[in-house]
Amino acid sequence: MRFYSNRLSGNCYKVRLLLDLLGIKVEEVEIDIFRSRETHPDFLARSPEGKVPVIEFDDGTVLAESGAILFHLACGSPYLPDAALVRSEILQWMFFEQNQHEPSVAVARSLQLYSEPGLEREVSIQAVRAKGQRALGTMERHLKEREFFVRDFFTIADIALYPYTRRAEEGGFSLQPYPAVRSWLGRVESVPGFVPFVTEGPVEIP
Ligand SMILES: N[C@@H](CCC(=O)N[C@@H](CS)C(=O)NCC(=O)O)C(=O)O
Repeated sequence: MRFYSNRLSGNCYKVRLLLDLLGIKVEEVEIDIFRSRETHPDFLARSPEGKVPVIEFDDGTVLAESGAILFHLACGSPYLPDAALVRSEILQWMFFEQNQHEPSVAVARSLQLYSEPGLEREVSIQAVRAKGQRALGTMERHLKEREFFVRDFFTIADIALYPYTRRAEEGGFSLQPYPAVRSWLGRVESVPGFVPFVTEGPVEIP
């Protein structure tokens, strides 16, 4: 199995964390997402949107979207129990992550870290600020009563919501008003086999 990935990407980290927890070995290919048009024509030809993460199976089947990849890889594991309603609750939080959380909390971080400083950047960050705060508030209310997002055990819903929440401060969001979210981050980091979201250090670009 081949895993097209980028070290800076929280969406890719989600997949990497699950692969590690499951002990699945893959060939990881680092994609330079800022220059993929010039540097990775083979990847672009295979990937539906030209975005990472993408998994390519040994028979050539390609699967994109972090949530779809998590769902597929977690089938049969404790991170995605079989019960239909539990699975649906997990999907509820994964859809929340993609619709409300990632487009605000992750986008603010990406703008802050990787776009040109200036008025345009500030306007774009301000445009997603309220949505991000609302998403963090939703998480806080839910986690006040619970250990994890679904049924008090660690699932792929927690994996989906973890990385960009962990790095929310890089996008200008304070986690101080969200103590239940901060406690949950610590519980995720205590899961046996947890590996941190590391973005520093040398990366080999093929
Ligand atoms: N909804 C997608 C988002 C994928 C995504 O936006 N990937 C970014 C890196 S985090 C990317 O590849 N950007 C390069 C581009 O947009 O060309 C997922 O969850 O996998």
